[in-house]
Amino acid sequence: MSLSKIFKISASASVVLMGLSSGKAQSLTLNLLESPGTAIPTLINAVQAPTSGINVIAGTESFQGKIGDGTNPNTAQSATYTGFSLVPTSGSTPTLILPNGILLTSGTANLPTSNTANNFSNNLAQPGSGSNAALSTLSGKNTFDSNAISFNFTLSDPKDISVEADFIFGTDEFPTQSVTDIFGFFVDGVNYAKFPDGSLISNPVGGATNFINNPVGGGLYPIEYNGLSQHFTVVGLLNPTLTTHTIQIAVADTNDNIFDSGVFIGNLKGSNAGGGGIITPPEPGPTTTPEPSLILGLVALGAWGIGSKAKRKV
Ligand SMILES: [Ca+2]
Ligand SMILES: [Ca+2]
Ligand SMILES: [Ca+2]
Repeated sequence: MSLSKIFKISASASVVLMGLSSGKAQSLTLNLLESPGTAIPTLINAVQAPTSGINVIAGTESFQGKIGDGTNPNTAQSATYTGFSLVPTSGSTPTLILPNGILLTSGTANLPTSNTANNFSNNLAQPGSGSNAALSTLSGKNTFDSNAISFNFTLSDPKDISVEADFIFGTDEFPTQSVTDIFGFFVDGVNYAKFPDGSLISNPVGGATNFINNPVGGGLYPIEYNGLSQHFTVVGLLNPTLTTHTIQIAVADTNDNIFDSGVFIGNLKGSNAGGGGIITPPEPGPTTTPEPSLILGLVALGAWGIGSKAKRKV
């Protein structure tokens, strides 16, 4: 496997993560958000499918996080991405494929092209700042270095009753730490992002079953995060009593602002899928673009646990 990092000369720095498998190159390109004037529309456009059926209500868009300063790429907390296809170099873990989208992080979006450390940390906010109210309530923890987008919308197709998106969550809290950094996908105020076992999308305390181990020195996937979720589709139900709807996509550190996490998410679109609160794993396959499989069953809202009490870093 060869790795390279390229910075394009453009308004937004780009990082190309290269991996080779079976003689075929795969690449993930990150375009760091470094332009304050265009960052919000860029993210909201890039998170959506090409034909999303989503009508964003002008003036309702918001962003929480740091825009890069244009000098130090590590100051960019968010990015858009293309070419997400991470091929494992060994073992039986899946090729991780996602439609184009955005990267939101609790640190920097300038991710290294390999797993460089167990404690990858970029503390963009001042200590104790960067809290996200929805994620704090969801996790039951204080949140820091939050990175979020939100907007109000309507859907073009009257048959649509939900919105859906594809994502992969990564974290350096896994597996050495017991701090539950978190990702939330809120539709009309309700979080629908959960693992198939009903637990929140966060590093579990004492549990490892929902993450692929991508250890330092293991060379498994060419990306910094030690723990990676599989590719999931999240379906968020619209509240039928409302005429306009809200969405917030957010990630944050919890308890402190070190050991960062991030979510790659895209293909956001209107959907006629029911069963909100469910995450549907894609069909397995190393070379084809995954599609949502059958909805496996309802996970009752509120069924997930908040988890154990906060612990300090070990
Ligand atoms: Ca790492
Ligand atoms: Ca951080
Ligand atoms: Ca963290």
